[in-house]
Amino acid sequence: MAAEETEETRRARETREAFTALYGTEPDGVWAAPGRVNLIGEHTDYNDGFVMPFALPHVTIAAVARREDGVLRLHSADVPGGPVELRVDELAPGSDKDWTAYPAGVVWALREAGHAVTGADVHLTSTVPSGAGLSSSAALEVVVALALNDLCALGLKGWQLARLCQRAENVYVGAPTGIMDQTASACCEAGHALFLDTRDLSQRQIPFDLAGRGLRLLVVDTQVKHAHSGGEYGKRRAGCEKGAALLGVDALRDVPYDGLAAALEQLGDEEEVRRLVRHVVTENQRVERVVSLLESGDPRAIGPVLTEGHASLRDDFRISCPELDLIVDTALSAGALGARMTGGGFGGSAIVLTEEADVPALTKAIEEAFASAGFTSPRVFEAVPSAGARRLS
Ligand code: GAF
Repeated sequence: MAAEETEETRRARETREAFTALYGTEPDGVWAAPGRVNLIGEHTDYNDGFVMPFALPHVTIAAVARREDGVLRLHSADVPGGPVELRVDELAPGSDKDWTAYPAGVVWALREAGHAVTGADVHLTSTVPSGAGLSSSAALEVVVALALNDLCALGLKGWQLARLCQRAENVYVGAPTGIMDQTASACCEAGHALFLDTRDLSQRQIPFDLAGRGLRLLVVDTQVKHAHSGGEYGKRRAGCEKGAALLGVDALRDVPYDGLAAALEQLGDEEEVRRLVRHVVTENQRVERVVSLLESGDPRAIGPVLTEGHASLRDDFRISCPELDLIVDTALSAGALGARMTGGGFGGSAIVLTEEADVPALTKAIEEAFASAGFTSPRVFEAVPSAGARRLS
């Protein structure tokens, strides 16, 4: 008897079939790259600091065929209309304000780095919620980068693809983001969180099996959309860079936790910079605490560290919003072990660490709190640490 089709195999087959219906030929292959949740380590990546994301089961899938004639055709099942057709030798940073800037930017970054990418036909589908702080952009970039890496035999490793995708996002799209999301999508492993040092991209896979310990991690999507090409993300980044310059260090990563008081003193009346510096320095230390708690087999104990992280993002970094704060406050009152916003902020999603038995009551409490506040109903789902980018067929 034929083996039953898994959901992943079915989606790969459907994406392949849709490609064929669209372009009239078979794709050369099908690839997937996931969105991510960041467990801890927020706004530390562009400060050369520590982060700890894990991959979601939600993926962007790309069916891709290589072309030799300089033409790049891009199509997404989520966008009405036919493929967008571009020429690889005409790709220019800043020229595209649409979703196609992400995959086109990856082709531009690969070519600019000297890799022979001579065109492609691409068809995409995705289950990564967009604008939810779960890295739909990185999933889109990484899946295209991985496909081209395979098809053009470039031999690049996950972290190298991540760097090129970040360059596409920073330079081609114009969003001044760090390296966390692309590395998470490219390098995470199922059942693990990725402890990443963003200074040199050294990594450690930390076993993160909450279900095996009777725990759950919920993602609560506020449905408040955010975008990093907007000014607030860039302002925080510029403020951190100002802090590093005033303190005479290359990056805020270089301010040790036990040197924080002296650094704040040195910053004098630069109140805003002081708050940003305090967040980054304490957040790096929180990542290290979470790593050591997980490695010592005490996952429940990370809850208060996550909650501390939220307070720091809300009060010092000032990137939370009423919906995110309501999730955190409601979850904690309803017995959660810890909760925090995740991702870039100004909307997007929060995470809630909870005992498995408390999931229904917590979900209900959050939904009711949103209804009473008159907010759009949130989307709640369980996050299972899943695999990073891979070829499906
Ligand atoms: C966004 C960015 F893309 C990341 O690089 C990171 O800075 C994050 O916000 C905040 O931790 O997801």
